[in-house]
Amino acid sequence: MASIDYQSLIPNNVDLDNDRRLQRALEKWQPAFLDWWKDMGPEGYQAKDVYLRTAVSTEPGGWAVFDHVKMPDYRWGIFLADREKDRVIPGGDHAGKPVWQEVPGEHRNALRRIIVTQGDTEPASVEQQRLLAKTAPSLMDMRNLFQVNVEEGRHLWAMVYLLHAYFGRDGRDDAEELLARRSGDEDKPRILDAFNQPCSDWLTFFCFTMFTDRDGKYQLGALAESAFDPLSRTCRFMLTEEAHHLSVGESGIERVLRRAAELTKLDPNGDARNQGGIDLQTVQKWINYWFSYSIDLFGSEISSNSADYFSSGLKGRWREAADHSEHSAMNQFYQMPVVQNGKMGVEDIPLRNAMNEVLRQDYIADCQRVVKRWNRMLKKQDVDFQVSLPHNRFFRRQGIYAGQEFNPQGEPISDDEWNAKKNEWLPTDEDRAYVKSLMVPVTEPGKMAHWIAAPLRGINRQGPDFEYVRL
Ligand code: BYC
Ligand code: FE
Ligand code: FE
Repeated sequence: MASIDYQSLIPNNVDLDNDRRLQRALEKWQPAFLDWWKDMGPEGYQAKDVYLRTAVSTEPGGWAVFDHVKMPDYRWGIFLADREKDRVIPGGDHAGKPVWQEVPGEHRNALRRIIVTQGDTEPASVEQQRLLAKTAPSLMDMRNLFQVNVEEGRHLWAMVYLLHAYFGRDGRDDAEELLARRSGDEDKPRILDAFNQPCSDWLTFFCFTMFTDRDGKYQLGALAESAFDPLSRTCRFMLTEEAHHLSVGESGIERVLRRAAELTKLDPNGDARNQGGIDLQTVQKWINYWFSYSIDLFGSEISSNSADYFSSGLKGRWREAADHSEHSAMNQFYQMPVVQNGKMGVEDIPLRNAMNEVLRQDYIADCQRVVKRWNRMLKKQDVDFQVSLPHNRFFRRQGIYAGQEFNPQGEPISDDEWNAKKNEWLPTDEDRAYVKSLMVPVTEPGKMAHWIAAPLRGINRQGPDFEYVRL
């Protein structure tokens, strides 16, 4: 089961050779995917050799090989984690019963919707990042960008496989539309807000992989707990790839902060911008912006959709099977902070209706752990600055806190106060223009742009001067 068939046109471990209809349908979608990749994938680098890892097995440890390949030759395939023997439904009304190998009719629409939403984010992120390579701060960063991009392409394959294999004609139509929507397009935008935001500088890329890819980690984690076993197995393998995306984000911001601290100390007035770098306050603004957009991705704090998904077993909580002992979430309540007459109060919400918030809080705790690590580094650098995450009510456009202004501490404020302060909290046009002005390409092996520190280690134990991309 774990070994992957690389002889087929579409590498897979789902025995595609023995399902001719499915194989033919996917082989029809494949050229459309490649056309999309050539149009919307990294611009200007399709013919270059890139040091990429490719999945060759689904065994933990030794699952990937590294080699120089041209991106259009990357072997995008369909890989599911091994089937777990006697797996039972982790949570909801059917907890403890055998998982489903087919889609129950009554959950077909909801499942399709979840899979389409998940699938839509993957190509969206590639579209958002398509011009970034032209201003990569180093060859290794460029390579990491491409690695993330090809794997997001594979994640699209993962969802398209499920649509083709389990949703018939509707699924095939959905798969076509996944290649037709475009990030930021007014007429046919991507589904979720964060995936229509421009990603035109590298500070944004690092924030995106730190915060937005981490939503991926938590959503995939919730779907790994699904009663629909093929979805669970697909997501479990996607999570293996996801870890690298998160480390690109975490270490990328760490390097920007480290360099900002060095340049702050170097400047007589403590102004890193005077030294041609990005200052710490600017990094904080980018964090405020992308953290807020990313927590919007969890949906509303109070949501009947989330209750339905949980009770029917389509989604679980983070590590539902491993970390929870009570799996029904019935007759329990979540104390939800709500705005009442302009002041904060608390309302008891049935736990099932609060599942989006439960997952969001797990996500926030994960982000906090990373912020702590950054702050330890800043302390060591001996600068008088600590990074923080804004409150989860700050700058929201989805959920119960949208439509009212809050400061980064989460206190409700007036529109006037918001307007007076927002430029201190969020990137201004001027900040964006300044950061953009620093985005000059550095393509000599081992060299770094001025605004970012060198990474602590290379990829797959390669040295700093390694030619990660042959230009
Ligand atoms: N933007 O009850 P509500 C990743 C919509 S990232 C726009 O609040 P629900 C990746 C919602 O669709 C992981 N619309 O929310 C990362 C609904 O619309 P309808 C992606 C939004 O349904 C980086 C309405 O508001 N995976 O993999 O409980 C690079 C009210 O719904 C937003 C998934 O999202 C928003 N932010 O939950 C590459 C998993 N938020 O029905 C990849 C699958 C909500 O009224 N998706 N809405 O038309 C889901 O489980 C759910 O759809 C959500 C929303 C958690 C997103
Ligand atoms: Fe992904
Ligand atoms: Fe990712």
